[in-house]
Amino acid sequence: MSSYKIHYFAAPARAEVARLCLSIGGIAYEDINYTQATFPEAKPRMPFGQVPVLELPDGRMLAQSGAIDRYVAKLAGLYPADPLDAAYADQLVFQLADFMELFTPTWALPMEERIKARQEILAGKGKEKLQQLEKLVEAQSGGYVAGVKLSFADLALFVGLSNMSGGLYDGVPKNLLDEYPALKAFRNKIANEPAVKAHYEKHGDVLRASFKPDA
Ligand SMILES: N[C@@H](CCC(=O)N[C@@H](CS)C(=O)NCC(=O)O)C(=O)O
Repeated sequence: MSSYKIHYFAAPARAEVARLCLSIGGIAYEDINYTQATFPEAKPRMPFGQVPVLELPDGRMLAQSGAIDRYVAKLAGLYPADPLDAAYADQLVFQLADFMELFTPTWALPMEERIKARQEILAGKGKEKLQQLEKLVEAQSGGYVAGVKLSFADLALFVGLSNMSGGLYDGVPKNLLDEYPALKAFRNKIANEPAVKAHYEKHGDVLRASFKPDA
């Protein structure tokens, strides 16, 4: 029987939350990973010419990572049932997107300028956003960012922090989280969730070295 397919690149980036949700939910899926060389052939089959795209077992295609993540989180029981918890989960995910978005223009810069621009972000607007996230995490008595159980928002924060401190962003130090002890402890806590840990024991390639506990 055909399963869900995630069309993306090998990198964690915008597809990783969906992969984790499916894995944690015990829902079979297959990764269809493109390279810069193979993507142009597939591009016209994607609803908006971009990936990630979730291919449903019946062949329908769902685009936009925000829509995919929420859909698979619901399938996996990782989208809060309580409307207010769900809103807090979304709040975190949108705020994290604002933080990540600060770095988007830096990809187009030559390496030296890119590194400088990222250092400036981490000393300015980015620092402000990380401090806000640090406070938010510190204030959670239940240990999760929305409600008292693991949700896709925890996974999104875990993925964002692991990505950022993984050495893949030139100009972002691998010890970035030393400045943010609550975020560092949170990242390690989610990395130690049994289902998350089990996922990275299976999918622990070099791009995901920083997704492991105590990385
Ligand atoms: N808002 C979209 C953005 C998707 C996006 O920017 N995808 C990039 C990869 S991360 C892509 O498909 N690039 C290739 C292209 O545009 O041809 C989402 O979150 O899914």
